[in-house]
Amino acid sequence: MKDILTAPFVREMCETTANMYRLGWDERNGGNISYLLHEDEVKEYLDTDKVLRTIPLMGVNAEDFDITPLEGKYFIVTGTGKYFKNVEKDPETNLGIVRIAKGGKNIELLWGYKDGGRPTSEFPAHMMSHMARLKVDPENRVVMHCHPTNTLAMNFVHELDEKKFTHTLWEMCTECIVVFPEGVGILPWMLCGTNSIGEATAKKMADFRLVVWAMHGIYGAGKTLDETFGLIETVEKAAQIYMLICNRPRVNTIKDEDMLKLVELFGVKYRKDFLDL
Ligand code: 2HA
Ligand code: ZN
Repeated sequence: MKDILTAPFVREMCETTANMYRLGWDERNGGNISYLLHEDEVKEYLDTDKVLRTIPLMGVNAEDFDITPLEGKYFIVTGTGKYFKNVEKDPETNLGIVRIAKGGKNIELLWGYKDGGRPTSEFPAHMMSHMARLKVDPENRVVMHCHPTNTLAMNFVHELDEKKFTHTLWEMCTECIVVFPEGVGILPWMLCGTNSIGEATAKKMADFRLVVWAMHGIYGAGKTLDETFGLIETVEKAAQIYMLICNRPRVNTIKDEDMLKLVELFGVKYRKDFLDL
């Protein structure tokens, strides 16, 4: 059996959380990541018959929720209350590898949460989002949540209308419309950590890989940690430019006709109704 601390998925989780912390997106215990692992890759590092603890979903959150469609699936997940700042120096305490138990009501811990911890408080939103994304993209493996500074700042000064918000982001950097052509979904302020926000997020995830939680943060989904990180990074860059210019007279802009040229050149399917042509 190979050393789990050398597993690419553990290394990548360490590198990604460190980057996110460095960028100021994950203060204190802010943010969480879940990453779907293939059984074969887990088996190279862990005896999957050896369950360290069985954790009821009810214990993760106050309410029960059903994740039967994810039965038998493996995830590496950041721990509740844990700081992204600390993942790299102690992955075994701050991360866990879990399997969704038969019946979809419990999770089986195979590695990590060494101090008796559990998965993120946003586990419902993560698992529901995985289910929603897998329906539209069977290759989706990552769900990522964080509190990027400028994206949040923009929530306070920009209308929270999906078309208008997306359009503004697309206008801020030439490549935005190519990186997230489907746009950005938006939820109003809601209580976090609950099944309701999980259900609402998952509903948006049917159409978007990016969902803004108003005045809280953002959710991203993708095939890899890099892709998902890159999506959030691009939104955050656009939001940063918006926050730098929003109080100044606009002299130039990227026109809708220009964005159309981009999507045609790159051959991407985009939200036509989010442009005014
Ligand atoms: O886990 O970011 O939304 C801390 C959070 C909750
Ligand atoms: Zn949060």
